[in-house]
Formats: sequence, structure tokens, C-alpha cells
Amino acid sequence: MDLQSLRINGDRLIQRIEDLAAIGPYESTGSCRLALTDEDREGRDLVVTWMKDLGLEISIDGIGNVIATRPGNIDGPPTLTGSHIDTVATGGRYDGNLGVLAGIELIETLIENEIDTQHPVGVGFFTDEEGARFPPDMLGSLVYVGGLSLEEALEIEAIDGAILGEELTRIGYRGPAPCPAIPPRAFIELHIEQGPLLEDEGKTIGVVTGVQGISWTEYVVKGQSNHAGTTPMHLRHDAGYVAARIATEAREVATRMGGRQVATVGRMNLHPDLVNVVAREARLTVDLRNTDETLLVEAENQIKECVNSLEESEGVTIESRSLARFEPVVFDQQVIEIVSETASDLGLSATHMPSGAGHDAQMLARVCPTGMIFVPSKDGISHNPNEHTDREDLVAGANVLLQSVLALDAAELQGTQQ
Ligand code: HGY
Ligand code: MN
Ligand code: MN
Repeated sequence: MDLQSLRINGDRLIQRIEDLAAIGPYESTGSCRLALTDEDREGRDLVVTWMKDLGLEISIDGIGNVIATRPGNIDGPPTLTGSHIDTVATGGRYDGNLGVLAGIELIETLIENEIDTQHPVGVGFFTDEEGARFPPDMLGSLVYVGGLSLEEALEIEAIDGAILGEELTRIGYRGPAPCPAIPPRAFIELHIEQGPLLEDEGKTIGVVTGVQGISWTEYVVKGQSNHAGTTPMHLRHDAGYVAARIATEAREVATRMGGRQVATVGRMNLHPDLVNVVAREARLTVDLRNTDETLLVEAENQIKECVNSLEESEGVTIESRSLARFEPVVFDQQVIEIVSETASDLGLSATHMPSGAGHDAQMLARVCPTGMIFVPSKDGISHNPNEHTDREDLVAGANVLLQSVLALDAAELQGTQQ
């Protein structure tokens, strides 16, 4: 068979996306499967069943990463694809899920066409990519590549107080495979763009050049609760006001710096959270990102300056805790070229672009030649139940993944290899 004419089964891919989306449904089209919850377990069980039905060899490691492998003609590390199936609480049905299910689909396509590969081919899902319940994000793939010890990861506390290792045991996904893993020979991840660029440019495929740096910080502001009516303004130590100033400064830092600098305050809680009490305590998170590490550090410093001056002026104490800090990552040039050539061979419009969102690929890039493929997000929406990608774009992305995996299988890879 002419391998270049091989295509995935679009109906089967879409059906699996719908079947997985039905687990932990959120509003009419979204999903809520926060890491290591019962919904995550249910989603894992369904995907593992699909992997087993294909006769793949399943490996579950100590942090719950699941890797399913089809043997190649020669033994050795696989050409690996995959992503994540945990979601944020108000997630869509494509973020992460597409990359895992397209990986299963490409393997099923190889099996039913009786096509053998030189090297093993694997598809996996990594634990807690979102980091929304247990920070940092990309936690499972970070442990997989040795960026965080398994022991430390198992002790991480969730925003709801649960302990990661206990939850992993509770859902039955604390596996025997060692962390860090033996690196794959290459890793390639299909993912929705989650931004507006492909749609704005009218392009179908994003040839991803790298991932921007990420800085997550939690601030705990401690002031003094007091009566809202009787306390003169100059005598207040108002944690609510200070939190609002930090949030405003985060937005203003991004505005002043421009370029690719972004800043988000996604969590903010006041205590005692009552209409007539000056807040004694405020907890908030600041998410800063930039493709340039120097600029990301500059943004962090500007927030730090604001925090220090507020401690002084408002007579409060402000504790900060880093929840995630990853420098920008550049993907492997050979993998980038394979994705670009594959898209062009398939007659698909494509553009090179960095990723604004974090991905497991940014961790795998530490240990093997790695790249990503993007498909468009309608209106650039994601982390939102209305996240949407047109069927033809989903199928196009999955075919670029299939053909890229075949090209990687045949290639002499120059990048970092174990
Ligand atoms: O935060 C991120 O960029 C990813 O969705 N975990
Ligand atoms: Mn994702
Ligand atoms: Mn996400």
C-alpha cells in the first residue's frame, strides 16, 4: 500500500470524541473531568478499554501516566504521540482529548491496514496536564521526563485539600512503571490551538515552533478584618483592596509590555467574604506568560515591586508561593519540518507559530525530538464548553499526525536521544 495515501477513519475519531465528552458532561457541549476525580477515572477507564481492544501493551506509571504501545519490527523506544484527557472544570471536548484519540485512531488505522512500522508506536495520556486542581500544570509529563520527583509530586495538595498520591490510589491509577520513564525516540502531539491565530489567518494547520514560558504564583494577603462602616479609610488594612490592586497591576503590566505578554488572575477568594466586613485575608493567583524568558522575568519583577509597595502602604503581609514556573521551549527543527512537509503533502494550508498554552510536549522536549500540530479553534475559544473545531479540521489534523508519525518512524532522528 502507498503509505502516503493512508488516511484515518474520521467517523470513528469523531465518535470517540463524543463518547469521551459524555463523561463528566458540562453544559451542553463541554466536559468537567478535573484530574484524579471520579470523572477522570471514568474517562481513563474508557480510553484504556479502547487501547486494550486494539491489543496494545498498556503501561501505567507511578504518577498515573498511561502509555499504550504497538510493537514495531525492531524493539526499542517508541515513536510516541498523545496528550491529556483531564480537563479544567469548565472545559471543552477537544482540549487534550483530540491528541489522545487521534493517536488511538492512527494506530487502529495501521492495524486494520496491516501496516508494520520499524519502531514501536505509542499513544499516551499524561496525568493532570491542566494543573487546575493540582498545580503545576503538565505535572504527569514533568514527572515522566524527570523534571519533578515522583515522591514530591505524590505529596502535592489540591486546591480542594486532597493529596495527589491518595487520589491516585483511590481511582486505581497508581501504576508500577518507573518514573522517570525511558524516553521515547520522538514525541508528537496534536492539539487544538485554543487561540484565534489559525482562524484569523484562514489556515488549517499550525506547525508549532515551541511553547511560551509560564509563571504561576499564589498570593495570600493578610490584613485586618474590621467594620465596613466605622473604620476610617486611613486605618484600614484591607486585604480585598490589596488583592484588587495586584490584579489590576497584572493587567497593566501586560498592557505596558505589549507583544506576547499575557497576565491572568483566575482565582480570587476573600475572607470572611461578607458585605459589611473589611476583608482580613485574600488569596489570588497570577498567571504570567511570554515567549521570551527575559521579558517574563521582567513581568514577574514588576508584579513583585507592586506587591512590596502594597505591603508597605497598606500595612498588610503578603506571602507568595510559586505554583508553576517553566521557561519557553523550542521544538526540534527536524520534527517541525516533518509536520510542515506533511501538511503541504496533504495539500493543507499551514503556518508556523508558537503555542500560547502549555502542553505535555513542552516537557517531552526535554528528553527527545518533539513537535506539535495545531488545528483551529472557532473564535479562538477554549477552557470553555463552547470550544469548537470543525470536523474537517479535526480529521485533517489527525491525518497530519498519522503521516507525521510514519515519517518520524522512517527518519534518522538527529535530536536528543537517550
Ligand atoms: O495552562 C495551560 O496552558 C494548559 O491548559 N495546562
Ligand atoms: Mn491541553
Ligand atoms: Mn487546557
